[in-house]
Amino acid sequence: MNNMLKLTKYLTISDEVKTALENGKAVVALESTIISHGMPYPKNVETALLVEETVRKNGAVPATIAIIGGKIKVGISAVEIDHLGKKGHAVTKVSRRDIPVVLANKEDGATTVAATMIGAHLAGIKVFATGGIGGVHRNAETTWDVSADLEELAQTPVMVVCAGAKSILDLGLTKEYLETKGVPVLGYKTEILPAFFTRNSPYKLDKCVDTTLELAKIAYVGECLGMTNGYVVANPIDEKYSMDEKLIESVIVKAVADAAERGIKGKEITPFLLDEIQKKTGGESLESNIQLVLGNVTLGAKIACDLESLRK
Ligand code: PSU
Ligand code: MN
Repeated sequence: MNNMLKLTKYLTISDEVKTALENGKAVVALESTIISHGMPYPKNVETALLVEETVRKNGAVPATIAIIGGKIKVGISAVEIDHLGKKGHAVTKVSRRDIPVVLANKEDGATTVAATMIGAHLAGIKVFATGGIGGVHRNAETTWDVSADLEELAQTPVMVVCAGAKSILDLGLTKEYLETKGVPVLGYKTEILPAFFTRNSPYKLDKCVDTTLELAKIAYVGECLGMTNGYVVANPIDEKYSMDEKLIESVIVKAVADAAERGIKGKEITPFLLDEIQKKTGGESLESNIQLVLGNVTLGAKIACDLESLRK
């Protein structure tokens, strides 16, 4: 069997996404862990659908990626989004290492940033927008907990638009790690690494980029040179929705301590911390989360459109 046939055994691209890719239309990849593990039902489903609509409004085709019945699907349906949202934590959270296992067992899976990058790359999609990326955890010097998202960014040429990383992580170490791995961290209209719920952190970025065309050009140069690394575009949350730094910090410190006390680790820790923050800050953090994702996908769609114009 040739390699293309082997690939299509485990990878399905929706007709809409396939047509867009064949015709040089902008496509934005979207992840599914944020649906099953990142937000409560039914807000997760409503948000995923609104996110797709927002990508369309900004001139690109959305490609939500997940594993359904033992296939990586690039461009899932509204029914599949609802299924992943309703099943929530019962859906396996799939990062790079989990992909072959879940596919071999013909299961469903919600793809993390790392796994979504892999799906996007296999399909030929260059731009991916989400909320926040995984990173180096606080206390990683003893736990060794570094998200596989960072290794993926080191080896898969996809531009990931996010609102920085939540300060459940050690942002300073996360930034150092990305630097070591050759991943540019580009601030969109900012010189400071944003911390998801807040616009600021103590960490200065190497590069502030003011236009989507400039961001697209950076991805395009990498493409021309055959560079294999990914990119992080850090897009700060809109002032209107940003949260109180001290409040968030105190909630995070408590959640990290609770996780340690309860022995929660490995792939469970990120969803646990996200849940705790949501429980302790109520609707406010959920609303901020939704708004920052909408901001990121709007930016991602514009970058994808500019990238297509550069390729022509
Ligand atoms: N951070 C968030 N929201 C999320 C995640 C991270 O603010 O939903 C999800 C993403 O899917 C990310 C994953 O790729 O958690 C990272 O998990 P881990 O730390 O286990 O690699
Ligand atoms: Mn981890």
